[in-house]
Amino acid sequence: MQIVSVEPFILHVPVTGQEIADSMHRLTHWGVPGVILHTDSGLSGCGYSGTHAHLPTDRLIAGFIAQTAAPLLLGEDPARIEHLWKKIYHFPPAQWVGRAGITHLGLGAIDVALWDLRAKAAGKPLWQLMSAQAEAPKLEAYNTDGGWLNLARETVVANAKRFTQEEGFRGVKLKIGKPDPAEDLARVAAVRKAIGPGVKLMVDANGKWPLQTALEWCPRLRELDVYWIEEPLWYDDIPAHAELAARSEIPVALGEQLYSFHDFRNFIRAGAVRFVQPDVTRLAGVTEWKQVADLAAEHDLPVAAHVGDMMQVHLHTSLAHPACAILEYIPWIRRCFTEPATVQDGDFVPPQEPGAGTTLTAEAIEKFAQPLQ
Ligand code: 0YR
Ligand code: MG
Repeated sequence: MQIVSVEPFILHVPVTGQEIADSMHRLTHWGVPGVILHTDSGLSGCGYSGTHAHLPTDRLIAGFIAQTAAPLLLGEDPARIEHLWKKIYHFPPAQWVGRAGITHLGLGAIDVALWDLRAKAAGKPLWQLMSAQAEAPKLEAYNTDGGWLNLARETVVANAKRFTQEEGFRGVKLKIGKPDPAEDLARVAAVRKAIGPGVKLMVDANGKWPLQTALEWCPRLRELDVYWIEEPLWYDDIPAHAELAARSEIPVALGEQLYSFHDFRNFIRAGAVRFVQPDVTRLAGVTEWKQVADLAAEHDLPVAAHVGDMMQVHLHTSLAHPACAILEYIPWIRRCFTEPATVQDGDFVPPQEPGAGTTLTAEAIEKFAQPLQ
């Protein structure tokens, strides 16, 4: 098989409600810059990244794919994923400006498209190809899409009740990082009271807190039986995370802002993370995601992927990996795919279509595609 053309795209898909916020970001659309790789066999593979739908920035990712990576891919055999990954990652002019950020997000989209092709060529859903098991294990879903920081306390409470008491979810995540942490605590307490014990309740500060704030408030969150605190501190600050882990009981989750296997290894070696959250759209694709998940497993750390792809790919990689028992649920773009990621009775339904779950519908492209220039 040979790659005969490389077709970048950008979709902007509206989020639930008008606008969502966490402690660092506000957005109205999820950005989906990606690529379709066409082959001479007639099969094509699709991969994409996840962004905050800022068109000039998404065009940098699509531009990297079209102008830097495409010439390295044309004529190549898409089955040689590791070779192609290294060819692009180590392409000297790209490596000089890259290794993280835009170039890495572009490589991630390409890598996912290559895995999609590999699974399609094998006629299997990716999770089956990766796990070599016919039976899917259970994969629990927790819902993030009701706990945004810009929602009123009553709304957050009502959403958490609906998810857990009517829709079957056994876990919910709440954003924290209000100017006064006492307000965060009151929101978490109200949700805990509404959902009762026995339901997983996670909180996510998206990197906002100074170490002192975390040291002061984590014990009080722990009293509310918070399952993990996610990104309590600035993303890159390994010593601060290590100190928090040493001085607090609460498990720390992180990874959605880490770009490489080496970043994860540094955190893991420092004892600075408990729930490891690799993301195929931030790391460069399934290839690097699996390296991180394997590393976490070697250290007996659970993996709970962050879903920059909004579940489609991570549903496959998580079902295939023994370190994964739980996955985030945010339904913003699921309607764009031929086989949308689906939750039933609180667990994800194993996908059946061959591929990585990334095949877009014609309607989605028509409705949400943005001009590339
Ligand atoms: C906005 N999930 C997250 C939203 C999410 C963000 O960027 O998508 O809160 O990436 O932290 O755990
Ligand atoms: Mg997060």
